[in-house]
Amino acid sequence: MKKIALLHILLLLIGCKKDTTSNLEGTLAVIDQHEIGKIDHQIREVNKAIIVPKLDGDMNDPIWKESIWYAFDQKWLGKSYTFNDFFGRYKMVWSPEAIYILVEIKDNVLYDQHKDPLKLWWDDDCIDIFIDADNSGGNHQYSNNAFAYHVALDGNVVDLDESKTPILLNSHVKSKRVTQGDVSVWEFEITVYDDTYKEGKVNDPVVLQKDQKLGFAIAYHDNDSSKERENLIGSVFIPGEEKNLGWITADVFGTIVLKE
Ligand SMILES: [Ca+2]
Ligand SMILES: [Ca+2]
Ligand SMILES: [Ca+2]
Ligand SMILES: [Ca+2]
Repeated sequence: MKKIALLHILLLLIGCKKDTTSNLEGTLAVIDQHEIGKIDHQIREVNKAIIVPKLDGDMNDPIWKESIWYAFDQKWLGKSYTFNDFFGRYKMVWSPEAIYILVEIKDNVLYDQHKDPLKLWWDDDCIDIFIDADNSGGNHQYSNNAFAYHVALDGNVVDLDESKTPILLNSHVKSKRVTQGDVSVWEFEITVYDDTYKEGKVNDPVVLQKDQKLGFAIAYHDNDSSKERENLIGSVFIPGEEKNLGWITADVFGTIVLKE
C-alpha cells in the first residue's frame, strides 16, 4: 500500500508539471530503483547450444563462433583504468542443464594474495557471475533468491550463505582458465539453482527452457598488487552513485532470455 500511495503522489506531482515526459521518465527511474524492484533492463537473447562447448579454456568450439561478444564496460568500483590494465568480454549459450559462458580477460597482473578461498576473496582477481533463476530481482545478500558466484583464479567458487558466512559452491560452477601472456580465456558451466536451494540438502537444478528469463550480470574484480581490489568492472549499467550493488540486490542484474 505504501508503494501505491507513493506512486499516486508522484504521479500527481508529475501532473502539475508542464514538461511531463522528461519528468515522468526521471521519476519512474527513481521509483524503479528504490520502490518497485526489478524492471527488466539490458534484455539480451541467449542462443541454445545443441553441442555444448568443451570446458578446456580454448574458444575454438563451433558454438562460440556463432555467438556474439558482450563487454565488461561498466566501472562499478575504483579509479579509471587503461586498456593495458583491464579489458574483458564474454559470450553466452545455454542447454537444458546449464548456462555456458566464455570470458576473455586481458589483465596485466594476475594476483592471488589470499590462498584461502574463503578469506577476502573479492580482493583477489576473480570473475563474479550473478544468476537470478526466476528473474525476480530483490535482495539476495544472505539468501538464495539469487547467487553471486565469485570464481577465483584457482577455480574455487564462493558466495555467502543464509547464515552470512562464505561457503564454497564449486559444484555449481565448473570452469577452466588458460592464460597466455596477459590474456586469459575462461570457460564456465553453471548449473542453475533457484530460491528453493538449501545448502547441505539434495537440490534439484533448474531445467532450463526456451523463453525462460533469468537475471544475469558478470563482473571482474581486478587487483594487480594492492592490499584491496583496484577495480570492479561489470557488464550492466547501474544507475546512481553506489554501483557495487550486485552482491546485495538482483534488481540491478540485466535480463537474459533463452532462445532456440
Ligand atoms: Ca572450449
Ligand atoms: Ca589489471
Ligand atoms: Ca530469484
Ligand atoms: Ca589483476
